[in-house]
Amino acid sequence: MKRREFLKSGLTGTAAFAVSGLTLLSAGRVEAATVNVNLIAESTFKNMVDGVSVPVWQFRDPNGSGPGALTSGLVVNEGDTVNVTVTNNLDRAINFVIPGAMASSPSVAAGASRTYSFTAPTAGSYFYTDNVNGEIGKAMGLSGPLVVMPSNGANSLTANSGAFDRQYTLVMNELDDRLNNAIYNGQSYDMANYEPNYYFVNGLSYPNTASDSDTLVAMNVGENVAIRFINTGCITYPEHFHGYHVNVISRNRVPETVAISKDTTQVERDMCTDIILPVNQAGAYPLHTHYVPGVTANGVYVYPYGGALIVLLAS
Ligand SMILES: [Cu+2]
Repeated sequence: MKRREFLKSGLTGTAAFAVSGLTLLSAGRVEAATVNVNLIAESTFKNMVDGVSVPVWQFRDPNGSGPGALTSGLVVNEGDTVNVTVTNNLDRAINFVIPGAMASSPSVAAGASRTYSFTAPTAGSYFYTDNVNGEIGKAMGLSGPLVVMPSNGANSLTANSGAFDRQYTLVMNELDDRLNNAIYNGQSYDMANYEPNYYFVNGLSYPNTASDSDTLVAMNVGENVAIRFINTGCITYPEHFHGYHVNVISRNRVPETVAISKDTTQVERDMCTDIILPVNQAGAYPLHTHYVPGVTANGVYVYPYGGALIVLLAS
């Protein structure tokens, strides 16, 4: 089933990703559920925005997908029992961890499967990845977003934060094609030499970010729009908003105690930063990393294509 059809079917009890502006406000599901997910860890080729094909690793959910071009992503409720069966089709052992919720786990050998079970933690934004290969797993793309909604069924980031009108999940990451090609060719790569040359939001680079409904942040004046920045990459992302000031609600699920309205928020490595954007004016504005190479694609700046640049569109 195509993901769009899946989203339209509006099934509850599924972990398939349905957190984007156009598809939110599904009826809250209050009771805890058991969620079973299959993820295939595999090597594949990803087409960069400039047409170059680069070998990557990914977690692929055959029954769903993540936002944008991501091949997996989980949306569950606090307290759900989640069983993730990882089939490892890579050439080495990996594992499945959730920084901040499941710090370590046994590995699954190449060619084998293992089921990782956990209880969905406190509401907020998380990601899953591998951590038995140093940073190589993340650098190769082996990660996906995990969104945990409050158990009270509210459309809010946490049980105590105010309701939002719509929410977007924006996964930030990048790759260094020298690393990817080295790993693909069975070589090693020293992360000290990591110098990424492609940057993504939900696996997409500009201008594709502006045409996918999961990365084109479409809003209406008067709304409070939640944005979950999930940094699964190996660098920081200082996310800068044009046109709006935003309120940081939490960083790695820790509530922001001193709330300052700001136009830039740092999303550190391994960090999930949840914000609310009060839409106080109409227009089209960029949202981008202030790390300038982050808006490029192999050295090309924005036109005709670029990196982790997205468009905020309010009417
Ligand atoms: Cu700017």
